[in-house]
Amino acid sequence: SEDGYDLWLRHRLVADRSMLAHYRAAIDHVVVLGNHPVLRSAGEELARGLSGLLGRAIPVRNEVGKGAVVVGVNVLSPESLARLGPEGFMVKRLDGPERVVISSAGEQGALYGAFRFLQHLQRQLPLNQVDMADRPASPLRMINHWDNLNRSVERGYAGKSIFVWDELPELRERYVDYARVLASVGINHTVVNNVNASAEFLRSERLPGLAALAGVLRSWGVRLWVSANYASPITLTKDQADPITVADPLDPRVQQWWQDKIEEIYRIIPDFGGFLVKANSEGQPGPLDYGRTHAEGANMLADRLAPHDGRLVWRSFVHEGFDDWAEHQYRVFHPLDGQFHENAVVQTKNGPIDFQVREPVNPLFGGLPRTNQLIELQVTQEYTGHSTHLCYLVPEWKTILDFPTYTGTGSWPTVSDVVTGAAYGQENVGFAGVGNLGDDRDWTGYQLGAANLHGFARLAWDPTATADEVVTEWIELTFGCDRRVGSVLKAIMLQSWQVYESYTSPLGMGYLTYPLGAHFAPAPTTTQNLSHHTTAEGTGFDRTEATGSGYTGLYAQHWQDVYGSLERCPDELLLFMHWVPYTHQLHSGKTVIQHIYDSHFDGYERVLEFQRAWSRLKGQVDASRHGDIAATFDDHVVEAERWRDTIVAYFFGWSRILSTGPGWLQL
Ligand code: GCW
Repeated sequence: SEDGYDLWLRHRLVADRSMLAHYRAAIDHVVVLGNHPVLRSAGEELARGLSGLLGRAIPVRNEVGKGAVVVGVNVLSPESLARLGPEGFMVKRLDGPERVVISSAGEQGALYGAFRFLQHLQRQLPLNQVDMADRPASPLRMINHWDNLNRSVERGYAGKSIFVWDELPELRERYVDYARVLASVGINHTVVNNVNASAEFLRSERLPGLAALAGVLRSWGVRLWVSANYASPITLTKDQADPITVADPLDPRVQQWWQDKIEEIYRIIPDFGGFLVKANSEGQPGPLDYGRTHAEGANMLADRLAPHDGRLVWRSFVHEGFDDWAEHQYRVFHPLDGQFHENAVVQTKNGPIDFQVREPVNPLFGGLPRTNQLIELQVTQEYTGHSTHLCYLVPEWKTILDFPTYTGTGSWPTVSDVVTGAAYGQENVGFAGVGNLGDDRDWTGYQLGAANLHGFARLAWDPTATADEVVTEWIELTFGCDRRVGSVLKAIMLQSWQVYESYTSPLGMGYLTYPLGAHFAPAPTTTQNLSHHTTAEGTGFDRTEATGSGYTGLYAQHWQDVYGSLERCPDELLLFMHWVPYTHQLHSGKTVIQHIYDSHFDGYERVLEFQRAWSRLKGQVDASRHGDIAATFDDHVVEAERWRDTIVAYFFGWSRILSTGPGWLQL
């Protein structure tokens, strides 16, 4: 029975009989040209996938005959392949003998082409449309695990860590499937442990285990990284006769310790990706403890990783008090622009707060033109409903990636231009997604949550893809090509982010959950000063330059003018930028208080519609996945109602306004 384990790598017998016959007539065997482990993976995947799709054995052979699917490096015109780079690929159908060729200038591209070819068949597309050429837009496409040594996962809602640290270097089957999942959508780097990092991950005894894991990942074109605790030299020399007692990046003993550690790592993991570091944030140690800057702290590590082709990713997520959370990152990192070395990368969350359902774009994307940047997006739904509320995030991510910074000429560059390297020609840039994978059978805790992982990876590969295209692909790969299932599910998925916003936190307020808790249930009284200043007269947060915290001044002039102005600020960010009386009129013509009420009630109704629409698909989707998803919608309805009632009661309690419609009533 179906349990979701296959995710979008579902290579079941092709449902359409004539397509199946068409494929069977054209495909007979797989040929791998070359002996590289990544090419072997590609061949294995093709043989397994095609055998499943065609319902008969499609073996790997040595000779190219009629019906071959050939995969290899430089099998097609090397000039065209060189233009696509080692991760790009071409797929071409050729005659004499009739065959399909999948090729690239590099092994990794060939693997990506193999997956894309299988997806073409999963989507039941004709082979005369199989010719394609593609390449990833951004160089670094990375997953961040927030997995701990005890296998708990910070902000994870899909069970325990898939990595069984204490069992390594013994390997589990599932690690191969994990690597396949990443490679199938072009992820090429993974950081396997939490950014709130335990120094234990760097202890010498742990390294053989990490090396074993890296070996599995390597054959699928994925490089392993570790989150490093900045105070590791202190922690890991504690029991020494002459322990190191500081983590000052300018201290020679500290430098030597890192030098030795990095050399030790590369001796057994030659393609080790590098370190991800969260420093001087939320209690983590860092260079500021010793009067050094973030750039000095980062460069000390970057310089030692550089000779090994390693990189150092340094997070810009720093905040102190609640009052100036939105401004803090920019104020700390903007002055450091130009100081980070070539293989150092600053990883910046999409918004200035913390993955709320709606935030303005982090002003750092316009504010660090001389710094390599990764955009950090949260695939795991920390603030967007865990594994209970359906919230498909690709539409949100699109608004962020398409955002024009106006920091160059015209409206240029967009966020996506910055992180693909198009803006400043950088190569150490890209996407980091805080993953949602765990050891649950369905990987992501609820079946539809897998769409967010798929969508993240697809946008990292091609940020110009539309949400409609990305979700359609995911649905077809996951549930097949039934038109009715596709159209119902697509409509639900594409609305779900804005629906979640409407019954939790409309108008850009954000952060209405208890800050020190699970970030799931509504708790608006606990976030006064963090996300709002609610009184009997009004609500919102004045972040203008003129009268507020000054946040709007961190953007290019264009956005300063738009966000700073009560008239021009878009409704969906109004309460992020301004404090307004309840009777303030929105562009829609409604008052703020009426909008808050209406949107919570409408949003809840929409969730009921999701539940009903899905239940009508009973019989169209296999019973086990259908029932599983239906049960999640039942929980979703209960939680949406809780949000609606809590937030509406909260604002009624303060405003005492029942309605500003025709029967205006204040109690
Ligand atoms: O969102 C907050 C989370 C923390 C997380 C932190 C961060 C890993 O609540 O759980 O810690 O952000 O991104 O560093």
